[in-house]
Formats: sequence, C-alpha cells, structure tokens
Amino acid sequence: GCGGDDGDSGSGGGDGKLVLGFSQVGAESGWRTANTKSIQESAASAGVELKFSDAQGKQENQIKAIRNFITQRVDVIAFSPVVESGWDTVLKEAKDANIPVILTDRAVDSQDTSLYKTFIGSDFVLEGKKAGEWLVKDYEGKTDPVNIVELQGTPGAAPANDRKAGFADVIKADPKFKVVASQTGQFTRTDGKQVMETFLKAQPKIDVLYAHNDDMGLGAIEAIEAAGKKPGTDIKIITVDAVKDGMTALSEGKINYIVECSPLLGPQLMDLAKKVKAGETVPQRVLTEETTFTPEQAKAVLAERKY
Ligand code: GZL
Repeated sequence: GCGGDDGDSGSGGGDGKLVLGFSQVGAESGWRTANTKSIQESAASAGVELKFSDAQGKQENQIKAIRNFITQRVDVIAFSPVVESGWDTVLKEAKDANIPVILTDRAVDSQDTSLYKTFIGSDFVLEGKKAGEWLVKDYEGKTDPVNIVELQGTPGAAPANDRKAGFADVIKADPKFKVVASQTGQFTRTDGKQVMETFLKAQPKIDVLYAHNDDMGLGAIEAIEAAGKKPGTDIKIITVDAVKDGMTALSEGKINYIVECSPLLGPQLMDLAKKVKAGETVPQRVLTEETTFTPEQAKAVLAERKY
C-alpha cells in the first residue's frame, strides 16, 4: 500500500500498478502453455502486476485462487474456467467485494451475466462446424459409410461441449457419417494416445478421427503408426488449435485439416483489464480472430508461427 496509513489502501499495487489476479486451467496442452506465455508477457509489457495461479485442471483450485484474489483485494480478476458449471457462488463473492471479473478462453453457464464484465475467447461451436464442413466437402459425392471416432476434450469444458455439438450439427446432414466411438482424451497427448489405442482395437473400420485439440491428435498419431497404419491417409485426421506441433504434422500430411483456436489472448486481456479498472464500458463478448489450415497452407506459414 502507499505510505500514509489510510488503512486498507483499497485495490491497486503499491506503485499504482493495476493488479490482475489470473487463475489458469493448468498446463495440459501446447495451447495452454502458449496461452500462459501470452498472458505473462503481455502483463509485463503492459505494466500490469500479475498474480498468476495454475489450478492443475481442478475447479476447486480455481475457486480457491479467486477467493485469495478477493482477500488480496486485487483490482481485477480474470480466469479461464476449466468447466462451464459451478461458478455462481464465487463470482457473487467477487461481485460483493466490488472486484470486476473477466472471463478468458472458456465460458461459464451462469445465467447472471452481471457476474463478469466480458468474455474474450473463441466460438467453439463454430470451430466444430468448420471441422464438420471440411469433412462433408472431403467426402462429397461419396456414398459409402464414413466411420468417425472422436477424442473429446475435458468433460464439462465449454470447448469440449461446443466442438462436439458444432461438428455433430454439420455431419447430421448426411447419414453416411457415423460417429462410432467418442470418448474424452482430456486434451492431453497421453490420454489421446491411450484412447486411440482402444478405438483401434475395438473398431473394425475407422475412416476419420476428429480430435478436439492438436495434442490429442498427436497422441493418436503415435497409436495409429504403432498399429501399422498411415495417419492422414488410412485414417483422416481433423484437429483444433493449430499449435506448432500440430501444424508440423499437418504440413507432413499426418493431419488433414486444422481449425485454428488462437491462444494469444494476452494483449486484449490487459487492454480490457485497464478499461474495466477505469470503469469504462467494455463489450460483453470479445471474439478471437482465427482461421483454418490445410497442409499446403501450413507449409506456407509454419516458419512464422508464434506458438
Ligand atoms: C480452447 C482451450 C482448449 C484448447 C486445448 O480455447 O480452452 O484447452 O483447445 C486446451 O488445447 O487444453
């Protein structure tokens, strides 16, 4: 706090810096580590004092971190909710403490949108639709059954729920598409590999893998190659994120299509935090810019990719 003993000097760091408490999901994927790097680097260059907490994928750790930020009277709280549900109580505590909250990356299912000032992140349903649209186009004019296996993200997480829904909504247009197996791979390479091994044993014929992120797709590629099959040829693969390792596999033709999900939310987060602290109105929803990639497009941009 400042020199004069005016009791609780209210929010703000000693030197008037904006103090931002951030609760991160964990470090489960290449996307997550790139997202953390973006937030930490942006805070430093924006002169924001960042209190950063890693929840190791547990909601109770995020709730604890948010309560700590309230006790420390940070200026703004931001977090990426590991799952959609169960946030109303702690968000009401932040509101009662008059500390504004910003959602990043993933959404919450709270009906009361006064519990947070803004949500900056991707449209995950659209990402799922883009994945489905590529598949529909790739199999245009064909009539044989297309057996799809799906590696879902973390159960209850917005990207897992929405990428599944968007994809299903598009492929339902043609009954030749059948999701013959769908299971969580927790957004990690390890689990993606293990679940793909069980799919390969259980399914007589797999034509396509739809993985909700690159990391699970990369784990699945190891299982597919260990089974003596060619990823991208014997089994077509669609993933989401477009992190460096995913884009490398795409450029090699081991993945056929990647829907980008940008982790570079740091700069906009710092800008929004400053506006919120200054009491300026901010948009309720800030959508991230992102595109899609084919192998040819991946080859063209691989060298310049930031993450
Ligand atoms: C999406 C993000 C997801 C990524 C995964 O915005 O929440 O979590 O797609 C990450 O790679 O684990």
